[in-house]
Amino acid sequence: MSSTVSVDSLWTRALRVLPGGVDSPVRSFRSVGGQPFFVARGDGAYLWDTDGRRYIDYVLSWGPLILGHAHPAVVAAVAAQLERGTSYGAPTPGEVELAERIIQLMPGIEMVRFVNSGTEATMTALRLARAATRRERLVKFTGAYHGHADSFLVAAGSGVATLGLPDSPGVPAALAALTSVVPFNDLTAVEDLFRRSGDSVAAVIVEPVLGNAGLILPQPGFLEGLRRVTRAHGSLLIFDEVMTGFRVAMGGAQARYGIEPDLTTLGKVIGGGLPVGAVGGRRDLMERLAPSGPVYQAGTLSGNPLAMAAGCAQLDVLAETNPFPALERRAERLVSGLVHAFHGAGLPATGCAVGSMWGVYLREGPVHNFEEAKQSDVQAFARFHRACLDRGVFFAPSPFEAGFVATAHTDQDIDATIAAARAALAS
Ligand code: HOZ
Repeated sequence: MSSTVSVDSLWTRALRVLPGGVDSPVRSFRSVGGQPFFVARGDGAYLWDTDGRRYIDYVLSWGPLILGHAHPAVVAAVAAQLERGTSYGAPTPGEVELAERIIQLMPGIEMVRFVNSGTEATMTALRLARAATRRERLVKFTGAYHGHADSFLVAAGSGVATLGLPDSPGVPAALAALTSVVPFNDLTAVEDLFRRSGDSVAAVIVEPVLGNAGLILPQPGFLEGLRRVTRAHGSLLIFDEVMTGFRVAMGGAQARYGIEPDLTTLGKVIGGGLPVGAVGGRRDLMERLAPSGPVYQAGTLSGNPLAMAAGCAQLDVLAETNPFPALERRAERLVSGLVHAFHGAGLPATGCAVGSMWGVYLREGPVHNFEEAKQSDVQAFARFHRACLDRGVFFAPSPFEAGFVATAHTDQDIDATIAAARAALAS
């Protein structure tokens, strides 16, 4: 595979052989216009495309790379495992070691099942919740994204929101009807729903910080309220921490906000950039999974040794260095610089950061839910995105995705980004 082929010719070829030219919809740049670049390599905070252009990267593989690209500790761990083989379909020490680290760090997790993606993790968590409660209804929040399994593709965020799709054809109506949707941060709506039909609710699934509709923080009392209501009605609370796990704090959102969910889904950071997902939670629930219990779930590449090695290495660096306060300061500085740049250009803007996640909306005032997020000026965002790309800054090609910072970003990178944003807005 060559890394010197021009972006234009690769895009033409990609469109011929990959639907939309990509393997995941938001990568296509559909909502921001233009065509995506093709990556030749990544190092630290930077990506280089196949035409040799460098970008300061705030996508970071959509979250996994909290240490940046090709961190030496992760590369060494993967290389050492590579020498010993790539997959065995049999237990390896790495699975036990990564599970032990996660259990030690995440308050709500007593056992872990590794899978290959966040989608598999949420599918498994929902099946467990339905089996444990003998109920079928799922409650989710508008604009939240929990992967692309049928039950979750209802009023979903991420690529679904980015492309303005209603929901997906191919999802059986009967299954979608079992998913109830309420606005994020609206505890009253959740309480009303539970008053009406709480006895049928197997689980409430929530991104504790909504990261697939831009970035929306939980209002004080919201997560506590979800914990209280679900407990009172015998339903389970699932924290989808695929994004927030080891990103908003070492122990994820559950440690940061002090709420113990019944089940947690993980991905991204725990695989150090290799394909991984996990579901974890209370022992009595997790032991319902086959072969301990009857709830079936399986996978040829689950607990893949390369992913386990990368995940252990990345978590070890995080545990040794505790970069979260510094990451949050850097993310806050970036957000405040960008918001000032927009204001300076006469555009409305607001934003926030938590841990290493951040988001900016092109509208005034705080954003509490997806309805408010959608009031962001998406046309202006698209122009801004393109102009920043031209100046060597890669933001997520969607107004409805969180941004990330890595330990590899320096204050100089943040300053250069803000300067590029100002220049982009001046143009
Ligand atoms: N749904 C992912 C972000 N929230 C997108 C992943 C990708 O396109 O790689």
